[in-house]
Amino acid sequence: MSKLNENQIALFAERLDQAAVKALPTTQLSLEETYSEEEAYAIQAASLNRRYDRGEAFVGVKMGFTSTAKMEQMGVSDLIWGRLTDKMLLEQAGVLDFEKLIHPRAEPEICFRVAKEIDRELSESELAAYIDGVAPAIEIIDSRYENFKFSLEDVIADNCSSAALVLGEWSPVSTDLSNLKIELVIDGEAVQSGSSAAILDDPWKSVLAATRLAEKYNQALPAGSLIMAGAATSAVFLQGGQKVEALVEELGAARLTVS
Ligand code: OOG
Ligand code: MG
Repeated sequence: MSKLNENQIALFAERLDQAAVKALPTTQLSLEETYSEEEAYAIQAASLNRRYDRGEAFVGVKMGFTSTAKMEQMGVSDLIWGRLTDKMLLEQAGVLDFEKLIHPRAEPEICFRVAKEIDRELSESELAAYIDGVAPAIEIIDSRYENFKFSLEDVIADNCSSAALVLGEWSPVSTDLSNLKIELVIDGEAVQSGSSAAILDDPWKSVLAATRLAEKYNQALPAGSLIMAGAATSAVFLQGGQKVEALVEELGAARLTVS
């Protein structure tokens, strides 16, 4: 198996970053090179450094493939994570700029807010002290690869398709989150419906997994940062002019309009 050198990692990072900037898809990296999951995370980190160099700020992480609905939809079988920046974060009921994206899809999600810095794997009993809020969310994913097709390494390198997100109101974390109805509503019609139980049986397990990855990849999650727990349903392609809502039982709604 190939070992990518620093220069190849930088070139792949630039290619994915430019695909996002120009909203033009690129071919899968894995069709040209065989590379490992570790190398894929190195490409992801290098592509994020390009965003930070342009002035974007880290605001949190998103977990991916935490539900079987998503794994089956995309044909992959492991949990992954990507980084979120301030530029991706839309205001509640804000406008998603369709022209700046390649082939965006929406997912209904649950987002957690970090209360104090997490820089190591936490145990289940520690979690409550480190998380102080939970909110309904819409995640917009936009693979930089042609036809939204990729290997597990490809999607990791591409920052797990992260493109945008919008959050609803924060609630305290006391609510039992293990079996809440979650819906994706487009123009008033429920197009996906599921339960938070689809997220690793309980979305808190996704937070635990995020703490494990924070330690493994040396990515501290500061106070106030976000952990998106992953979609409970399949993702849905968007079109210009649509009104999109994620409804989470007990937590409320996140909303956006596609321009
Ligand atoms: C990768 C992102 C997966 C989720 O919630 O499972 C993800 C993709 O499907 O393009 O965001
Ligand atoms: Mg997602």
